[in-house]
Amino acid sequence: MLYILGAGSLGLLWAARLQQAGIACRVIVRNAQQLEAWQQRNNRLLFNDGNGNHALTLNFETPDTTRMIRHLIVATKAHAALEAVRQLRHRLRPAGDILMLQNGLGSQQAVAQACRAQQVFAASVTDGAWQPAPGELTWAGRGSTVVGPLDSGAPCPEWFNRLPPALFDWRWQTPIMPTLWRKLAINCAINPFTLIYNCHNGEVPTRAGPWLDTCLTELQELLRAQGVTEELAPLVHDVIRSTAANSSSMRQDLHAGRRTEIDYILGYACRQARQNDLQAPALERLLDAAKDCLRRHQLPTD
Ligand code: NAD
Ligand code: KPL
Repeated sequence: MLYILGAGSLGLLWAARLQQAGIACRVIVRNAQQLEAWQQRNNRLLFNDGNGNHALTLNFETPDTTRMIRHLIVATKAHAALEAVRQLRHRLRPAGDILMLQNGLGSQQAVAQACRAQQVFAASVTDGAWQPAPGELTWAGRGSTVVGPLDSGAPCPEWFNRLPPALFDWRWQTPIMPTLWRKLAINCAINPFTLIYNCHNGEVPTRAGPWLDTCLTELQELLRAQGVTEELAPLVHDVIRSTAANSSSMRQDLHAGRRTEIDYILGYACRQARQNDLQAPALERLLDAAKDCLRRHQLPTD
């Protein structure tokens, strides 16, 4: 049995695909109120996978259920992950595994520190999923999932090999940190600019101008300090081109009045630059501008 913590867009995307693959899973919602809302919809999810709609019945439960958990997939936002896992600690089997799906960095390490008896894995996910209405989920962009152990040589959990490739385009990568850092750098170079200029991804180079180039140089230095030598600028411009019409996840959060993951993306990068004695004034200025924007919208800056 796989347990998914968090019934948001990505958690439901995993639950829907596992259900379609015939792999048993249960979704852990935040509280009794959320559970009741699902029960009132007969636990039905209308899943649009891009080819059509599928009515699925999922299994939900609250964190205080007593069943023990061997395999946990954490699908909350980065800032909610540690607290969400902590409330399940008494249910986690020693030597079980925890898969973290969060964007950015920091939440994965926090959970690994809190759950030393379990193996923690982290994934970089490029799927795009959103919820048009309660009880509905749209798989808007088919992406891929790169997964690996956070800070050990742990082998790939056996259950991963049961994921059908048609539904899960995943690959094992060890070490995983370079992949997570690359994704973090791409998000640092795009998402905060879309926030402060309130623009789509494709407009970032024209709106930011040389500020983007300086940020890319500083991010490249930061990547180098992590042992990642790949050229960042072409990678970022490729992503900007291929997602030109997208509203970044950070801008979507802003427009929906939700807390963003800024502290786990650009905040994390700036803290790491300081710890490595790297000068990153353009990134620091970007972080300040992003926080100003969030304050103006009365949203948390962490
Ligand atoms: P979301 O806000 O839609 O879902 C998060 C869910 O976690 C919410 O339903 C919330 O109620 C739940 N939650 C929070 N605290 C909880 C707790 N204590 N117990 C149980 N549930 C709790 O967010 P999302 O879009 O699904 O994103 C989740 C993570 O995946 C983020 O880090 C995001 O950056 C990353 N991600 C999302 C996508 C995507 O397409 N949505 C793609 C790639 C990566
Ligand atoms: O990952 C993304 C996000 O919005 O968080 C990018 C790559 C910027 C695509 O929108």
